[in-house]
Amino acid sequence: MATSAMQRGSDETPDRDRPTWRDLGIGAVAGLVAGLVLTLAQLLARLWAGVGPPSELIGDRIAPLLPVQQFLSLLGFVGGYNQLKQLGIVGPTLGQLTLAVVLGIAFARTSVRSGSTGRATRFLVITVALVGVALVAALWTVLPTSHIGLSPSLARLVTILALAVSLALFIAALVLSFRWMHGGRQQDEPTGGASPVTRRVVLAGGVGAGLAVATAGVGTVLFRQAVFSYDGMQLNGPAIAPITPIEKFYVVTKNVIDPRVHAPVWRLSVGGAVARPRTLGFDDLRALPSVTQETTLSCISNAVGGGLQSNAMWVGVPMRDLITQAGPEDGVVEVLLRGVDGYTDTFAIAKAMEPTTLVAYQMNGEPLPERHGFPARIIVPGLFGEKNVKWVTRIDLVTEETKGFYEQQGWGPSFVVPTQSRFTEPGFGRPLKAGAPVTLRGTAFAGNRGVGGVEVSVDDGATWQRAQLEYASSPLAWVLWRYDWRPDRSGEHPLLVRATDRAGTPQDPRQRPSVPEGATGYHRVMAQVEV
Ligand SMILES: Nc1nc2c(c(=O)[nH]1)N[C@H]1C(S)=C(S)[C@@H](COP(=O)(O)O)O[C@H]1N2
Ligand SMILES: [Mo]
Repeated sequence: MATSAMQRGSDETPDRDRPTWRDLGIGAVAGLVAGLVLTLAQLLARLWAGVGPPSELIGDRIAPLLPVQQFLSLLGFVGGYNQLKQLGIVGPTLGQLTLAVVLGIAFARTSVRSGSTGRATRFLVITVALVGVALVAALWTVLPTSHIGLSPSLARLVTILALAVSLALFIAALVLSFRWMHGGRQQDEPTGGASPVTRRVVLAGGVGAGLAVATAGVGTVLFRQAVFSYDGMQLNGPAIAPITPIEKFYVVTKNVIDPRVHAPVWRLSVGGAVARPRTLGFDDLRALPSVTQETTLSCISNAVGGGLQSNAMWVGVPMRDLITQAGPEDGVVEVLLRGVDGYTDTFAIAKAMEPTTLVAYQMNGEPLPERHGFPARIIVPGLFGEKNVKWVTRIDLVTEETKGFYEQQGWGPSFVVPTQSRFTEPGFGRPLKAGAPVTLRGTAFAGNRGVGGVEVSVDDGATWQRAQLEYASSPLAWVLWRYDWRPDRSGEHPLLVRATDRAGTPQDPRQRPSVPEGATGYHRVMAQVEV
């Protein structure tokens, strides 16, 4: 040591100021500890205050920018929306921890070279501040997300504040843990036994392990709240009830964890190009005159014969009452709706003014369940589920057309539900008996136009027979139909169903995929008939 120091006597950086592997290792441990502090802080803010961490917001920022075909092939590649969401969270979180370790190493290098942590701390603060500013700029449009339901303007402040606090904690944890571990260096004497530095690094490693356990623990609690168990849940098969029970109602959500809105902080504001912007609390909304309305929802990505479709009784306030009270200005073309989860969507002002377009707060006689939009959601009959914004918190009247979350991907431009019909009974996996009667059942839905009639073909479309409507109560809802059939011969029977809306317009027989305007074409199932 002494010799090499003498040999290097003329160097600008004396030997003791050249970072050793051990210095860098200490920096890495400090970075990891600080990265865990940061992650834990973010998860606790998510758990207790519904603040979206960058890992979650990044997904929300990117998803609408992906062209729908790319988005769907990505879903196919990773195995589904749930898998994509998991990768979307785990990826940035690991990236964040990696960056933390890199910063810890850089910090160690600078502080050893400069002989004190002062310059290194300045470097760290500036770097982290730049990262923070870049994140705020990049995530600006998704910062107004609050899973406990704070209004968007407040939500943006809270998200920025939480980011600032968590980054400050990161800096403090890195500097303090590095100084503490590295501080033992002076007393470091290689006289056998563990040196103070080694002891402190081991201790810090223990603290890091504790933080990792705590982070994993909070992560597990959050994971249990995640949507993976129910997102994409379909309603299909035999015994479909006229009104779908709440726990069977299909679910689609962009979120990894759905909002759990705290009703007292939630607000619904009606603003934009209006004379009298208004903000209502939950009680204000429920005090307004309401209507009870049966309406079927259907997802635009539902396949022909698919189960992303359900029917419920909703109670809500007609949106036009809220709009009229706010006094729309001239030139309004659309309403722009926002959920507390940052989800947005739009539809024409004329559609918003239809008496059946609701801000709903009850479903099947109960308060809206959390996953279906508590405390309030939009119900807009005739348009795909996408437009029925859940956890709604803003209704803005806008004078220029804008695009919602999924519309930006390239869905639409029409979101009108085409007339559709499907078989649900019997399950066609089992063979039928020739000569024995069998009841075919299914649903048919024509958006807000009402189903006029349903026909079934048992010979692949050569002839059609009228089905009976077992349940048909609202033009805004599906009908349940039945057709009694007695297959006369064994073999394969291709069955088809088609519907007509109340205006007499027949269902479109042309096969079209769900992208970009919803699937069309007849549902065709094969019945195996045995003697
Ligand atoms: N705020 C918000 N609203 C939303 C969504 C969402 O992710 N966030 N998903 C939409 C989509 S694509 C559909 S199909 C319907 C599904 O409503 P449901 O889950 O109550 O059946 O909600 C729509 N409203
Ligand atoms: Mo959807």
